[in-house]
Amino acid sequence: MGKALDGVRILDFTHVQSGPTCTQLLAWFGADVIKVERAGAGDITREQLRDIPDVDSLYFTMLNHNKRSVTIDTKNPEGKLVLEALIQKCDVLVENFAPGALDRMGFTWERIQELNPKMIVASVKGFGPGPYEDCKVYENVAQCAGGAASTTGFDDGPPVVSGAQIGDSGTGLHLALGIVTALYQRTMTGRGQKVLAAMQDGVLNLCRVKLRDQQRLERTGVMKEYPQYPNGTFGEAVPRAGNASGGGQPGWILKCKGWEADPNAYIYFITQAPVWAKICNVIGKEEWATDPDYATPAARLPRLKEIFAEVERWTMSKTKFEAMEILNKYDIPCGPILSMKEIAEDPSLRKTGTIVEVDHPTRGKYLTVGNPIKLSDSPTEVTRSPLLGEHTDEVMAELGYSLEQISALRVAGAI
Ligand code: CAO
Repeated sequence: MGKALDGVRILDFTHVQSGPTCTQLLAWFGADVIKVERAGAGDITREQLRDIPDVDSLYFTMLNHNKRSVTIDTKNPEGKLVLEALIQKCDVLVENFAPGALDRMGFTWERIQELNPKMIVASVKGFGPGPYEDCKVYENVAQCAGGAASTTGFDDGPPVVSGAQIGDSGTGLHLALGIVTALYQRTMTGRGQKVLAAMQDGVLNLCRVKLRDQQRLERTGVMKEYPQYPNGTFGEAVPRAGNASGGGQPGWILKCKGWEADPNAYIYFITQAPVWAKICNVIGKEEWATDPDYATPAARLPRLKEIFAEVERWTMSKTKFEAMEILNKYDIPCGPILSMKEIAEDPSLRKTGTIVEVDHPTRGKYLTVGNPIKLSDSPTEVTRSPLLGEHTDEVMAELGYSLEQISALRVAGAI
Protein backbone atom coordinates (compact mmCIF):
# COMPACT_ATOMS: atom_id res chain seq x y z
CA MET A 1 0.00 0.00 0.00
CA GLY A 2 1.26 3.51 -0.80
CA LYS A 3 1.85 6.19 1.82
CA ALA A 4 0.31 9.63 2.05
CA LEU A 5 3.62 11.49 1.57
CA ASP A 6 5.21 9.12 -0.95
CA GLY A 7 7.56 11.09 -3.20
CA VAL A 8 8.09 13.96 -0.72
CA ARG A 9 11.77 14.41 0.14
CA ILE A 10 12.72 16.13 3.36
CA LEU A 11 16.13 17.60 4.08
CA ASP A 12 16.09 17.07 7.82
CA PHE A 13 18.44 19.53 9.45
CA THR A 14 16.93 19.05 12.89
CA HIS A 15 18.39 18.06 16.23
CA VAL A 16 17.42 17.44 19.85
CA GLN A 17 13.65 16.96 20.20
CA SER A 18 11.32 19.53 18.63
CA GLY A 19 12.47 19.28 15.00
CA PRO A 20 13.09 15.51 15.01
CA THR A 21 9.55 14.78 16.24
CA CYS A 22 8.21 16.74 13.27
CA THR A 23 10.30 14.97 10.64
CA GLN A 24 9.65 11.59 12.28
CA LEU A 25 5.92 12.13 11.77
CA LEU A 26 6.50 13.06 8.12
CA ALA A 27 8.60 9.91 7.69
CA TRP A 28 5.79 7.84 9.20
CA PHE A 29 3.44 9.32 6.61
CA GLY A 30 5.81 8.14 3.87
CA ALA A 31 8.22 11.03 3.23
CA ASP A 32 11.87 10.22 2.49
CA VAL A 33 13.57 11.98 5.40
CA ILE A 34 17.30 12.56 4.98
CA LYS A 35 18.83 13.66 8.26
CA VAL A 36 21.94 15.77 7.82
CA GLU A 37 24.30 15.47 10.76
CA ARG A 38 27.71 16.68 11.71
CA ALA A 39 30.38 14.10 10.86
CA GLY A 40 31.85 12.31 13.87
CA ALA A 41 29.30 13.62 16.35
CA GLY A 42 25.83 13.78 14.88
CA ASP A 43 22.71 14.91 16.68
CA ILE A 44 23.77 15.62 20.27
CA THR A 45 21.03 13.35 21.58
CA ARG A 46 22.81 10.28 20.18
CA GLU A 47 25.04 10.45 23.24
CA GLN A 48 22.71 12.05 25.78
CA LEU A 49 21.11 10.00 28.59
CA ARG A 50 22.81 6.87 27.31
CA ASP A 51 21.81 3.61 29.00
CA ILE A 52 24.26 1.43 27.02
CA PRO A 53 27.87 2.59 26.46
CA ASP A 54 28.69 3.72 22.89
CA VAL A 55 25.20 2.92 21.61
CA ASP A 56 22.71 5.49 20.30
CA SER A 57 20.59 6.60 23.24
CA LEU A 58 16.87 5.94 23.53
CA TYR A 59 16.51 9.71 23.41
CA PHE A 60 17.82 9.64 19.84
CA THR A 61 16.37 6.35 18.63
CA MET A 62 12.85 7.21 19.80
CA LEU A 63 12.82 10.52 17.90
CA ASN A 64 14.43 9.49 14.63
CA HIS A 65 12.70 6.40 13.30
CA ASN A 66 12.23 5.78 9.58
CA LYS A 67 14.92 8.32 8.59
CA ARG A 68 18.18 8.08 6.65
CA SER A 69 21.35 9.68 8.04
CA VAL A 70 24.07 11.44 6.06
CA THR A 71 27.03 13.25 7.57
CA ILE A 72 28.06 16.50 5.94
CA ASP A 73 30.28 19.27 7.30
CA THR A 74 28.18 22.17 6.14
CA LYS A 75 30.85 24.68 7.09
CA ASN A 76 33.34 23.03 4.71
CA PRO A 77 33.14 24.66 1.22
CA GLU A 78 32.81 21.29 -0.49
CA GLY A 79 30.32 20.15 2.12
CA LYS A 80 28.26 23.26 1.33
CA LEU A 81 28.13 22.15 -2.32
CA VAL A 82 26.76 18.76 -1.25
CA LEU A 83 24.13 20.52 0.83
CA GLU A 84 23.25 22.68 -2.19
CA ALA A 85 22.73 19.52 -4.26
CA LEU A 86 20.43 18.20 -1.55
CA ILE A 87 18.48 21.45 -1.43
CA GLN A 88 17.91 21.15 -5.17
CA LYS A 89 16.60 17.58 -4.78
CA CYS A 90 14.35 18.06 -1.75
CA ASP A 91 10.89 19.52 -1.25
CA VAL A 92 11.23 20.70 2.34
CA LEU A 93 14.13 21.79 4.55
CA VAL A 94 13.30 21.47 8.23
CA GLU A 95 15.60 23.01 10.83
CA ASN A 96 15.60 23.95 14.48
CA PHE A 97 18.98 25.57 14.95
CA ALA A 98 19.49 28.56 17.16
CA PRO A 99 18.29 31.78 15.50
CA GLY A 100 20.59 32.84 12.66
CA ALA A 101 22.59 29.58 12.44
CA LEU A 102 21.33 28.69 8.96
CA ASP A 103 22.11 32.22 7.70
CA ARG A 104 25.59 32.04 9.23
CA MET A 105 26.11 28.78 7.32
CA GLY A 106 25.33 30.75 4.14
CA PHE A 107 21.89 29.30 3.57
CA THR A 108 19.63 32.31 3.81
CA TRP A 109 16.03 32.11 2.59
CA GLU A 110 17.09 34.05 -0.53
CA ARG A 111 19.94 31.65 -1.29
CA ILE A 112 17.73 28.62 -0.79
CA GLN A 113 15.12 30.17 -3.09
CA GLU A 114 17.79 30.70 -5.76
CA LEU A 115 18.72 27.04 -5.52
CA ASN A 116 15.15 25.75 -5.42
CA PRO A 117 12.18 28.14 -5.66
CA LYS A 118 9.80 25.31 -4.72
CA MET A 119 11.60 24.64 -1.45
CA ILE A 120 9.59 24.95 1.75
CA VAL A 121 11.81 26.06 4.64
CA ALA A 122 10.32 25.07 7.97
CA SER A 123 11.77 26.22 11.27
CA VAL A 124 11.20 25.74 14.96
CA LYS A 125 12.42 28.67 17.01
CA GLY A 126 11.92 29.42 20.69
CA PHE A 127 10.16 32.72 20.09
CA GLY A 128 8.63 34.58 17.18
CA PRO A 129 9.75 38.13 16.30
CA GLY A 130 10.05 40.28 19.42
CA PRO A 131 12.34 40.88 22.37
CA TYR A 132 13.30 37.22 22.78
CA GLU A 133 13.67 36.25 19.13
CA ASP A 134 17.42 35.62 19.43
CA CYS A 135 17.15 33.37 22.48
CA LYS A 136 17.98 29.68 22.53
CA VAL A 137 15.11 27.71 23.99
CA TYR A 138 14.52 24.28 25.47
CA GLU A 139 11.29 22.52 26.42
CA ASN A 140 10.76 23.91 29.89
CA VAL A 141 11.60 27.47 28.88
CA ALA A 142 8.79 27.25 26.33
CA GLN A 143 6.39 25.81 28.92
CA CYS A 144 7.19 28.76 31.17
CA ALA A 145 7.02 31.45 28.47
CA GLY A 146 3.92 29.99 26.83
CA GLY A 147 1.70 30.23 29.92
CA ALA A 148 1.66 26.53 30.84
CA ALA A 149 3.81 26.70 33.97
CA SER A 150 2.00 29.62 35.60
CA THR A 151 -1.29 27.74 35.26
CA THR A 152 -0.03 24.28 36.29
CA GLY A 153 0.39 23.02 39.86
CA PHE A 154 -1.34 23.86 43.09
CA ASP A 155 -2.20 27.31 44.34
CA ASP A 156 0.02 27.07 47.41
CA GLY A 157 3.08 25.93 45.45
CA PRO A 158 5.40 27.23 42.74
CA PRO A 159 4.70 27.02 38.98
CA VAL A 160 5.13 23.48 37.65
CA VAL A 161 6.15 22.13 34.25
CA SER A 162 4.36 19.17 32.70
CA GLY A 163 5.85 15.79 31.81
CA ALA A 164 4.14 16.12 28.44
CA GLN A 165 6.66 17.70 26.08
CA ILE A 166 4.30 20.33 24.79
CA GLY A 167 7.15 22.74 24.02
CA ASP A 168 9.21 20.33 21.94
CA SER A 169 6.97 17.56 20.64
CA GLY A 170 3.96 19.88 20.68
CA THR A 171 5.76 22.41 18.49
CA GLY A 172 7.02 19.61 16.22
CA LEU A 173 3.39 18.65 15.68
CA HIS A 174 2.46 22.25 14.85
CA LEU A 175 5.36 22.48 12.41
CA ALA A 176 4.36 19.22 10.69
CA LEU A 177 0.90 20.64 10.07
CA GLY A 178 2.46 23.83 8.68
CA ILE A 179 4.62 21.77 6.32
CA VAL A 180 1.86 19.62 4.86
CA THR A 181 -0.30 22.74 4.49
CA ALA A 182 2.51 24.51 2.61
CA LEU A 183 2.99 21.42 0.43
CA TYR A 184 -0.71 21.52 -0.40
CA GLN A 185 -0.58 25.23 -1.27
CA ARG A 186 2.48 24.58 -3.43
CA THR A 187 0.47 22.20 -5.60
CA MET A 188 -1.52 25.28 -6.67
CA THR A 189 1.07 28.09 -6.58
CA GLY A 190 4.18 26.13 -7.53
CA ARG A 191 6.06 28.16 -4.91
CA GLY A 192 7.76 27.28 -1.68
CA GLN A 193 7.35 29.36 1.46
CA LYS A 194 8.71 29.78 4.97
CA VAL A 195 6.96 27.98 7.81
CA LEU A 196 7.68 29.08 11.37
CA ALA A 197 6.49 27.38 14.54
CA ALA A 198 7.68 29.25 17.62
CA MET A 199 7.69 27.14 20.76
CA GLN A 200 6.12 29.92 22.86
CA ASP A 201 3.27 30.16 20.32
CA GLY A 202 2.77 26.38 20.23
CA VAL A 203 2.54 26.14 24.01
CA LEU A 204 0.20 29.13 24.18
CA ASN A 205 -2.01 27.54 21.53
CA LEU A 206 -2.31 24.52 23.81
CA CYS A 207 -3.04 26.86 26.76
CA ARG A 208 -5.80 28.66 24.84
CA VAL A 209 -8.38 27.89 27.54
CA LYS A 210 -6.27 29.70 30.12
CA LEU A 211 -6.33 32.93 28.09
CA ARG A 212 -10.10 32.43 27.95
CA ASP A 213 -10.09 32.19 31.75
CA GLN A 214 -7.90 35.29 32.09
CA GLN A 215 -10.59 37.33 30.38
CA ARG A 216 -13.38 35.70 32.38
CA LEU A 217 -11.46 36.52 35.55
CA GLU A 218 -10.98 40.14 34.53
CA ARG A 219 -14.69 40.49 33.81
CA THR A 220 -16.15 38.67 36.83
CA GLY A 221 -13.33 38.42 39.40
CA VAL A 222 -14.13 34.78 40.06
CA MET A 223 -14.19 31.41 38.30
CA LYS A 224 -16.53 29.04 40.01
CA GLU A 225 -15.08 25.79 38.69
CA TYR A 226 -11.63 26.61 40.11
CA PRO A 227 -10.69 25.10 43.50
CA GLN A 228 -10.11 28.64 44.84
CA TYR A 229 -13.90 29.07 44.83
CA PRO A 230 -15.66 29.70 47.17
CA ASN A 231 -13.15 30.01 50.04
CA GLY A 232 -9.87 31.06 48.41
CA THR A 233 -9.01 34.32 46.74
CA PHE A 234 -8.40 35.18 43.11
CA GLY A 235 -5.62 37.53 42.11
CA GLU A 236 -5.11 39.39 38.85
CA ALA A 237 -3.95 36.41 36.78
CA VAL A 238 -5.34 32.94 36.15
CA PRO A 239 -4.27 30.87 39.16
CA ARG A 240 -2.99 27.31 39.25
CA ALA A 241 -6.00 25.02 39.34
CA GLY A 242 -4.54 21.81 40.76
CA ASN A 243 -6.32 18.92 39.13
CA ALA A 244 -9.58 20.69 38.36
CA SER A 245 -11.14 20.09 34.95
CA GLY A 246 -10.84 22.91 32.50
CA GLY A 247 -14.43 23.08 31.37
CA GLY A 248 -17.82 22.91 32.98
CA GLN A 249 -17.43 19.27 34.04
CA PRO A 250 -15.81 19.39 37.49
CA GLY A 251 -13.22 16.69 38.06
CA TRP A 252 -10.45 15.77 40.48
CA ILE A 253 -7.86 13.07 41.09
CA LEU A 254 -8.97 10.71 43.84
CA LYS A 255 -7.22 8.02 45.85
CA CYS A 256 -7.96 4.37 45.12
CA LYS A 257 -7.27 1.20 47.06
CA GLY A 258 -3.53 0.78 47.61
CA TRP A 259 -2.65 4.48 47.38
CA GLU A 260 -0.55 4.27 50.55
CA ALA A 261 2.06 2.13 48.74
CA ASP A 262 1.43 2.79 45.06
CA PRO A 263 2.02 6.39 43.92
CA ASN A 264 -0.27 5.82 40.95
CA ALA A 265 -3.25 4.23 42.68
CA TYR A 266 -5.49 7.14 41.73
CA ILE A 267 -8.36 7.79 39.36
CA TYR A 268 -9.55 10.93 37.61
CA PHE A 269 -13.22 11.31 38.39
CA ILE A 270 -15.59 13.68 36.58
CA THR A 271 -18.92 14.68 38.10
CA GLN A 272 -20.57 15.02 34.71
CA ALA A 273 -24.01 16.59 35.06
CA PRO A 274 -26.04 14.12 32.95
CA VAL A 275 -24.92 11.16 35.12
CA TRP A 276 -25.17 12.88 38.50
CA ALA A 277 -27.99 10.62 39.71
CA LYS A 278 -25.95 7.54 38.79
CA ILE A 279 -22.92 8.91 40.64
CA CYS A 280 -25.07 9.41 43.74
CA ASN A 281 -26.29 5.81 43.50
CA VAL A 282 -22.82 4.35 43.01
CA ILE A 283 -21.30 6.16 46.00
CA GLY A 284 -24.33 5.53 48.21
CA LYS A 285 -25.52 9.14 48.48
CA GLU A 286 -28.89 8.67 46.72
CA GLU A 287 -30.36 11.66 48.59
CA TRP A 288 -27.95 14.05 46.77
CA ALA A 289 -29.76 13.37 43.49
CA THR A 290 -32.77 15.37 44.66
CA ASP A 291 -31.37 17.57 47.46
CA PRO A 292 -31.47 21.17 46.07
CA ASP A 293 -27.98 21.78 47.58
CA TYR A 294 -26.52 19.05 45.32
CA ALA A 295 -29.00 18.35 42.53
CA THR A 296 -27.83 21.00 40.02
CA PRO A 297 -24.37 21.80 38.65
CA ALA A 298 -24.59 25.38 39.97
CA ALA A 299 -25.53 24.19 43.47
CA ARG A 300 -22.62 21.74 43.46
CA LEU A 301 -19.88 24.22 42.50
CA PRO A 302 -19.34 25.68 46.00
CA ARG A 303 -19.45 22.15 47.47
CA LEU A 304 -17.01 20.36 45.17
CA LYS A 305 -14.43 19.69 47.89
CA GLU A 306 -17.02 18.00 50.06
CA ILE A 307 -18.45 16.07 47.10
CA PHE A 308 -15.06 14.80 45.95
CA ALA A 309 -14.20 13.78 49.52
CA GLU A 310 -17.35 11.67 49.58
CA VAL A 311 -16.61 10.15 46.15
CA GLU A 312 -13.07 9.41 47.35
CA ARG A 313 -14.40 7.44 50.29
CA TRP A 314 -15.93 5.16 47.64
CA THR A 315 -12.92 5.08 45.23
CA MET A 316 -10.60 4.21 48.14
CA SER A 317 -12.51 0.97 48.56
CA LYS A 318 -11.71 -0.10 44.97
CA THR A 319 -8.58 -0.45 42.88
CA LYS A 320 -8.43 2.06 40.04
CA PHE A 321 -9.28 -0.73 37.58
CA GLU A 322 -12.24 -1.97 39.65
CA ALA A 323 -13.51 1.58 39.91
CA MET A 324 -13.13 2.02 36.13
CA GLU A 325 -15.14 -1.11 35.45
CA ILE A 326 -18.01 -0.06 37.74
CA LEU A 327 -18.09 3.59 36.65
CA ASN A 328 -17.96 2.76 32.95
CA LYS A 329 -21.06 0.59 33.30
CA TYR A 330 -22.88 3.79 34.22
CA ASP A 331 -21.19 5.97 31.60
CA ILE A 332 -19.51 8.02 34.31
CA PRO A 333 -16.41 9.65 32.77
CA CYS A 334 -13.25 8.64 34.62
CA GLY A 335 -9.69 7.55 33.90
CA PRO A 336 -7.04 5.57 35.77
CA ILE A 337 -3.72 7.26 36.51
CA LEU A 338 -1.52 4.92 34.45
CA SER A 339 2.17 4.63 35.20
CA MET A 340 4.69 4.38 32.35
CA LYS A 341 5.20 0.74 33.41
CA GLU A 342 1.50 0.01 32.98
CA ILE A 343 1.41 1.81 29.64
CA ALA A 344 4.47 -0.09 28.38
CA GLU A 345 2.75 -3.38 29.24
CA ASP A 346 -0.70 -2.46 27.88
CA PRO A 347 -1.71 -5.06 25.27
CA SER A 348 -4.22 -2.82 23.49
CA LEU A 349 -1.62 -0.07 22.90
CA ARG A 350 0.68 -2.75 21.42
CA LYS A 351 -2.13 -3.99 19.20
CA THR A 352 -2.84 -0.55 17.69
CA GLY A 353 0.84 0.21 17.09
CA THR A 354 0.85 3.08 19.55
CA ILE A 355 3.50 1.19 21.52
CA VAL A 356 5.91 -0.65 19.24
CA GLU A 357 8.89 -2.90 19.82
CA VAL A 358 11.75 -2.06 17.46
CA ASP A 359 14.97 -3.96 16.83
CA HIS A 360 18.21 -2.00 16.54
CA PRO A 361 21.55 -3.41 15.35
CA THR A 362 23.61 -2.17 18.28
CA ARG A 363 21.04 -1.71 21.04
CA GLY A 364 18.77 -4.72 20.47
CA LYS A 365 15.04 -4.54 21.13
CA TYR A 366 13.45 -1.48 22.69
CA LEU A 367 10.00 0.03 23.04
CA THR A 368 8.92 3.20 21.36
CA VAL A 369 5.79 5.25 20.85
CA GLY A 370 4.56 4.66 17.32
CA ASN A 371 2.54 7.03 15.17
CA PRO A 372 -0.33 8.39 17.27
CA ILE A 373 -2.15 9.48 14.08
CA LYS A 374 -3.71 6.56 12.20
CA LEU A 375 -4.50 6.93 8.50
CA SER A 376 -6.58 4.10 6.98
CA ASP A 377 -4.90 4.39 3.56
CA SER A 378 -1.40 5.11 4.81
CA PRO A 379 -0.44 2.65 7.52
CA THR A 380 2.71 3.31 9.54
CA GLU A 381 5.51 0.79 9.84
CA VAL A 382 7.97 1.94 12.46
CA THR A 383 11.55 1.16 11.46
CA ARG A 384 14.69 1.80 13.51
CA SER A 385 16.62 5.06 13.58
CA PRO A 386 19.70 5.26 11.35
CA LEU A 387 23.26 4.88 12.58
CA LEU A 388 25.34 8.02 12.18
CA GLY A 389 26.08 8.51 8.49
CA GLU A 390 24.65 5.11 7.60
CA HIS A 391 23.21 6.37 4.32
CA THR A 392 25.86 8.88 3.28
CA ASP A 393 27.13 6.83 0.32
CA GLU A 394 23.64 5.82 -0.75
CA VAL A 395 22.35 9.42 -0.74
CA MET A 396 25.51 10.75 -2.41
CA ALA A 397 25.06 8.22 -5.21
CA GLU A 398 21.44 9.33 -5.61
CA LEU A 399 22.71 12.90 -5.94
CA GLY A 400 24.90 11.73 -8.83
CA TYR A 401 28.31 11.56 -7.10
CA SER A 402 30.66 8.82 -8.32
CA LEU A 403 32.52 6.50 -5.96
CA GLU A 404 35.75 8.46 -6.61
CA GLN A 405 34.07 11.78 -5.83
CA ILE A 406 32.61 10.35 -2.65
CA SER A 407 36.05 9.13 -1.54
CA ALA A 408 37.63 12.48 -2.33
CA LEU A 409 34.96 14.36 -0.37
CA ARG A 410 35.51 12.00 2.55
CA VAL A 411 39.26 12.64 2.48
CA ALA A 412 38.57 16.39 2.38
CA GLY A 413 36.39 16.04 5.49
CA ALA A 414 33.33 17.40 3.67
CA ILE A 415 31.31 14.25 4.33
N1 CAO B 1 28.12 20.81 9.92
C1 CAO B 1 28.74 21.88 10.46
N2 CAO B 1 28.16 22.66 11.39
C2 CAO B 1 26.91 22.33 11.78
C3 CAO B 1 26.24 21.22 11.26
C4 CAO B 1 26.88 20.44 10.28
N3 CAO B 1 26.32 19.37 9.73
N4 CAO B 1 25.03 21.16 11.84
C5 CAO B 1 24.97 22.17 12.71
N5 CAO B 1 26.10 22.89 12.67
C6 CAO B 1 26.44 24.08 13.44
C7 CAO B 1 25.51 25.24 13.12
O1 CAO B 1 25.92 25.89 11.96
C8 CAO B 1 25.67 26.07 14.37
O2 CAO B 1 26.89 26.79 14.32
P1 CAO B 1 27.03 28.39 14.64
O3 CAO B 1 26.60 28.54 16.08
O4 CAO B 1 28.47 28.64 14.43
O5 CAO B 1 26.16 29.14 13.74
C9 CAO B 1 25.79 24.97 15.43
O6 CAO B 1 26.22 23.81 14.79
C10 CAO B 1 24.38 24.55 15.97
O7 CAO B 1 24.08 25.29 16.75
P2 CAO B 1 22.86 25.55 17.75
O8 CAO B 1 23.17 26.89 18.30
O9 CAO B 1 21.56 25.33 17.10
O10 CAO B 1 23.09 24.40 18.84
P3 CAO B 1 23.13 24.51 20.41
O11 CAO B 1 23.40 23.12 20.89
O12 CAO B 1 24.05 25.54 20.92
O13 CAO B 1 21.65 24.96 20.80
C11 CAO B 1 19.28 24.73 20.90
C12 CAO B 1 20.63 24.03 20.85
C13 CAO B 1 18.21 23.66 20.84
C14 CAO B 1 19.15 25.51 22.21
C15 CAO B 1 19.12 25.69 19.71
O14 CAO B 1 19.39 24.98 18.53
C16 CAO B 1 17.77 26.34 19.59
O15 CAO B 1 17.43 27.26 20.32
N6 CAO B 1 16.92 25.89 18.65
C17 CAO B 1 15.64 26.44 18.37
C18 CAO B 1 14.64 26.07 19.40
C19 CAO B 1 14.51 24.58 19.57
O16 CAO B 1 14.26 23.83 18.65
N7 CAO B 1 14.57 24.16 20.81
C20 CAO B 1 14.21 22.80 21.16
C21 CAO B 1 15.33 21.98 21.44
S1 CAO B 1 14.76 20.46 22.08
O17 CAO B 1 14.55 20.74 23.68
